[in-house]
Amino acid sequence: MNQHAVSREVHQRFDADGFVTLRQFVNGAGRRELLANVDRFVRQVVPQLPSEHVFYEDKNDPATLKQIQQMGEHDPSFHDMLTTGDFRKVAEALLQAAVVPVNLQYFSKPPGVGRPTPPHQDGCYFMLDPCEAVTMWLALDDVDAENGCVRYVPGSHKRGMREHFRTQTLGFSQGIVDYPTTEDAQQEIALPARSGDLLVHDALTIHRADGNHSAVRSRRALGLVYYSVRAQKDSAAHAAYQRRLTDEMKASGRI
Ligand SMILES: O=C(O)CCC(=O)C(=O)O
Repeated sequence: MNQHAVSREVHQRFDADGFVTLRQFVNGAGRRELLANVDRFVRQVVPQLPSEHVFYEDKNDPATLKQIQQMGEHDPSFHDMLTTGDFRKVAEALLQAAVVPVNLQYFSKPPGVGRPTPPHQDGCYFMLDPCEAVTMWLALDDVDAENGCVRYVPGSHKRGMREHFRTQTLGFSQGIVDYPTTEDAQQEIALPARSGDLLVHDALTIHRADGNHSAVRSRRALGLVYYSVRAQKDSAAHAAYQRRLTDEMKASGRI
């Protein structure tokens, strides 16, 4: 990690835009080791995961793996990655608070079959008051417009929570009802990233991604979620929502 990753300038950009990019946050041998570790997790751990923690575009085809939840609960090295060290420090610096590490996820859009990520604000899933949290998105592959880079609406974190509806996208069950407004369309920007680049966004920042239109390039990333200790979670509502979602996904045969 760049020791000066959260300089005053980075902080100001995060506050103004609702996201910031830390280029080559993971690099060299650390990046190679992480990639090997992710491959090991996918090969060895994923086959044993409960169905609500691993999603496929087609559950009968392992090559269509699209999302893994709570990797830290299933593997000590990913637990350490989430709970100790540099990622947590960045979250603390940007939120200016002690943080609670909440989730380490894997996002993949396999070549040819990876579908779009609907426009959303993470806070809609988190159910926090105040809504103080960050999500980090670490590119494992080089990602651009062709294979589905993340797109943000700068400044949208200052305009409150938009109304969301229930989508049919596995792993992203909420989407913004009226996206894009004219303002959204004018302001949205694409964030191409190289393997090892870290994007960090506020829980209210609107973001989305296209599908993977490449027939050959993978598009993998890790997501790390941290809540500020100031944020109170509506745990009952959150658990009820997760239960309903899991029941629906099971009933429809998608997991
Ligand atoms: O990888 C993606 O397409 C979306 C990730 C995302 O929504 C997030 O990190 O909050």
